[in-house]
Amino acid sequence: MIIRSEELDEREEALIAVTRDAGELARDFFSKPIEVKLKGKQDYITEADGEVERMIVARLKARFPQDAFLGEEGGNQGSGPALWVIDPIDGTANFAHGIPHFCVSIAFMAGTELALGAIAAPMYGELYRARLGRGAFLNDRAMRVADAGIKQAVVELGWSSRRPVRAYTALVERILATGATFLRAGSGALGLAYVAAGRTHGYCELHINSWDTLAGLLMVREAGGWTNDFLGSDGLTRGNAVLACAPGLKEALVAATGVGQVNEKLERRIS
Ligand code: LIP
Repeated sequence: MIIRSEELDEREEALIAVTRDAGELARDFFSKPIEVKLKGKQDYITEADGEVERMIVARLKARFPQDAFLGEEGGNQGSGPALWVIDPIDGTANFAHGIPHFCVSIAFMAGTELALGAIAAPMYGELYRARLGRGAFLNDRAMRVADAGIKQAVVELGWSSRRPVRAYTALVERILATGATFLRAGSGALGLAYVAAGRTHGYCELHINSWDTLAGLLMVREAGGWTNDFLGSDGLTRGNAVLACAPGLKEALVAATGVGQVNEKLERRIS
């Protein structure tokens, strides 16, 4: 890894503190009337998204001035191998409608390695975190994915207007045809964290952004789960399809979703 273990220790400590505080700031905004806008079809932005992201970047930049940042709202800032990937409020549509299912999600990349991740769900009093090779935790308790037969499986299927409705409804049909059930809760980051915590057995979305997924993907892997190569084909800047699940369900879910198949690169070109 291009960053020494002590340097990663410092960043892990800073990450946990800033994620927790950003969660509290988001919670404060959630409790009062705020300005809400649409930046695309069913794609919301609130004044809280910008404020929370600015707080996170300012805190981390003060501590690690040489690091780079990629945020959902602020885009790219700086360059270099040490990169923070930030979603200030994941599940903004829920947040905008007063639905408490939202979170703050922050990941840290050391070169091409996904090294750290943290997610704060302030309305649930939950803080998720993971470090490459050191496991994944929810409120400091170790997380493990839960395996199940496909006919007992609960698979979350994320949706956005970035892919055709027909592709999503066909995905739902294929998942139901396996005997599994599905849900959609509106936050990709929390959806992945729930797989890591063993609450659900899989998460799939046909296109999602890196700031929504990276922290959750590291948590699933560190909790014993399997994920597709999300960062392949420039997923960091262009987004990608995502599939994460308990290892026993990989074959059935790769077949049903088409995500994670060897010709995934081909699939991207045609979508
Ligand atoms: C959301 C994701 C969700 C996806 C939405 C959106 P946001 O992120 O968490 O999985 O379906 O389209 O991308 O915009 O709330 O940060």
